[in-house]
Amino acid sequence: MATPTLQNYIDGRWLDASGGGTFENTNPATGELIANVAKSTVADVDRAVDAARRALDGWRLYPAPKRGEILYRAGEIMLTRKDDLAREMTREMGKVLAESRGDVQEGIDMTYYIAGEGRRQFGDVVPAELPNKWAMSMRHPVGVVAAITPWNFPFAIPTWKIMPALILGNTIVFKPASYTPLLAVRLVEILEEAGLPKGVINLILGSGGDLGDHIVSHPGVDLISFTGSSDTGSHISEIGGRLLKRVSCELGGKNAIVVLDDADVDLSLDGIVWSAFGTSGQRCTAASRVIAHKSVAKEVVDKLVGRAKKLRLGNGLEASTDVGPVVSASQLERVHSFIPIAEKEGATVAAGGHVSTEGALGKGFFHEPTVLVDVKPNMRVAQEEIFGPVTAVIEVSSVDEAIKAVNSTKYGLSSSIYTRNVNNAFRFMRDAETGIVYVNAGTIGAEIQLPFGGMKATGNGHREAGRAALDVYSEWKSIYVDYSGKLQRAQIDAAEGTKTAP
Ligand code: UN1
Repeated sequence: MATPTLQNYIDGRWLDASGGGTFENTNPATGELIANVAKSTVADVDRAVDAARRALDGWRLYPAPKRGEILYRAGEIMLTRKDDLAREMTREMGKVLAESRGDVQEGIDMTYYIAGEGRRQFGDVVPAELPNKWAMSMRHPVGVVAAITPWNFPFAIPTWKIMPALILGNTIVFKPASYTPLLAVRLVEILEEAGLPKGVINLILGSGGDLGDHIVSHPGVDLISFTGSSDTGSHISEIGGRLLKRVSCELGGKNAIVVLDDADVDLSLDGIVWSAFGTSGQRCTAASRVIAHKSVAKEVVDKLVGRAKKLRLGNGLEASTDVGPVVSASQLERVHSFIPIAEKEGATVAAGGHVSTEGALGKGFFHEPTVLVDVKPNMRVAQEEIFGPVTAVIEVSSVDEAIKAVNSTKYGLSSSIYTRNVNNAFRFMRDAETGIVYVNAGTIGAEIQLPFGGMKATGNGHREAGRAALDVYSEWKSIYVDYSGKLQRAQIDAAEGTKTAP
């Protein structure tokens, strides 16, 4: 079968990159070539932004409930293609099939949830302080949205940005990670089939760098919504800040699971293994720290090491695989570089620690599920995001010390506590400096109907998903209608028969 070519989508047309350049999309488990991909240039970005700008008025004025109907149709199509999309996702970025199905399902959930906002988008109607005067607020689209998305959730995360942007009447330039162009193409195909008018979404394939900078600084782009590394997020924010653009960033995490002395230890292990090694540790929400009370620490470590060693690495399409590859050679190198860093600082590798090259694994990018012990909260492996199947166990002597350790990194995305003591649970819920808190569950698996995002260096104050997503993609407009037929001065004039404050 001939290798397919993935194209850009600009103004309702599928197009090669101007200049005709391509790059390869390969399977991280096998090295197999999946597709040749349009390598876009800044000229393609200009065309995409221009198309999005031209489509803006038509889309903004298209009734929101009708916009919602297109989204519902897109959700239906996603549902019928769930299995195919999941298989393509596993081939493209490696996560095991059950998790790819989960990723697609999360996209479906988000699409349906946001479609309903076509008939809501509530504003406030409040009493005015003067007679015969009306006061209300409504949402207004921001304009052209650049959605810059990562490879680890190649379907769900684009829907977190694209669906709320669309329902509010914005148009889009979508730039997915260069490792996952196929799932991005599939999502745009679905929106096209569902009836989205031309120009409303435009897809630009290629890798970040110059292309990304051009998108972010483009005068025709009003809002940048980015998920990815903290370094890139701060670079984008710097450019966006200077140009007074709206910028919403979802960045790194260094999420922790606390296991207290009163916890159900076996239950906590299920949560730790799933959160640390699921998606090969490549979730922003992955548990890359385990903070265990000293009276249960040995039991936690022994059981965790036993479980980590049993996990089977392999191609995510095979039912026997527990943990797939990491996404690329450079990611594998980065993950593995933390092993000597850990050892140099005094930590010990209790399980894993190697790149796996045995048999067929040698063709892909596999790293053993790794457990580090003798870790102190200030070590690099306890502070920096690794984004791979590596977790670091830290011992503490009290709930206070545990909370202090949880909060001791610059990040603040997700945290979890295992305890049977309701007082400890509530203290943790109150004091953890993270945007997501779990009690007696791991750090991954957020549902789309609540806000998703983090405190501190994990973001810049915005949230995706839930009702909060609407705040990113709209401006508030407050409207006063004076139907008294005369000049009424707020804060100065009083209605007849009433008194103003002295
Ligand atoms: C991410 O890793 O950026 O909460 C998203 C979770 C998933 C989303 C993760 N629902 O783990």
